[in-house]
Amino acid sequence: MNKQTLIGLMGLVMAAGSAMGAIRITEWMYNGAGGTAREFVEITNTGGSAIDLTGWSFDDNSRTPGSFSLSILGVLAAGESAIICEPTADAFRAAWGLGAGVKIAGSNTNNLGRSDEINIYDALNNLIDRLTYDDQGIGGPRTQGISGNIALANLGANASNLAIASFSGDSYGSYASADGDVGNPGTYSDIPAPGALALVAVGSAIAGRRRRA
Ligand SMILES: [Ca+2]
Ligand SMILES: [Ca+2]
Ligand SMILES: [Ca+2]
Repeated sequence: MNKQTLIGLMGLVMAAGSAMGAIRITEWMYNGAGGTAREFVEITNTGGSAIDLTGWSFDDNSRTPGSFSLSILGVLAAGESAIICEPTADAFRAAWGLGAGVKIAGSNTNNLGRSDEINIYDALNNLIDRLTYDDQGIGGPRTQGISGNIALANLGANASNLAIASFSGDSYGSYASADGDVGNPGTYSDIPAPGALALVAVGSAIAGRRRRA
């Protein structure tokens, strides 16, 4: 492959990625089992290229961009998930047995109640995704000690009534934490894992170049 072909390939991959890039709320648990302070929100890069979360932020139903910075999460690869949580990042990582590679923004104090809202803003304070939930009013699972998952078809639709409660051994890879909470923070099985997506993008770009050659 010559240099010009390589530059063309990179352009194709980047163009495809920017059109598809999308951070989505994929899982949440508003309390730990018994009402304890172990809540978390998972976001996933469901697009085809990396997204830099520098300047991005989270808020609950006070809907204020900048309330809790997500800059510490850095760059999320295609298919990669990251966590916003109430415990410290270290405590959350230990309780769920997560590796050092899972990105966690811990010690969030904009805390979630039984009826609340999750808002994700980008660096320009644009609302990127929202999940309004209330198991007693809207329906859907009560995510206390058991997380809720947003299926692929419902990503970005703000449809908490269609969320799927986790159970150990489910298709999302759920398991019980050391504290007895059940969920699957750090992974989202409805789309390919990081690496797989990038390979698909490069593979199709190479195929496209070969057809034209
Ligand atoms: Ca809470
Ligand atoms: Ca709140
Ligand atoms: Ca998950």
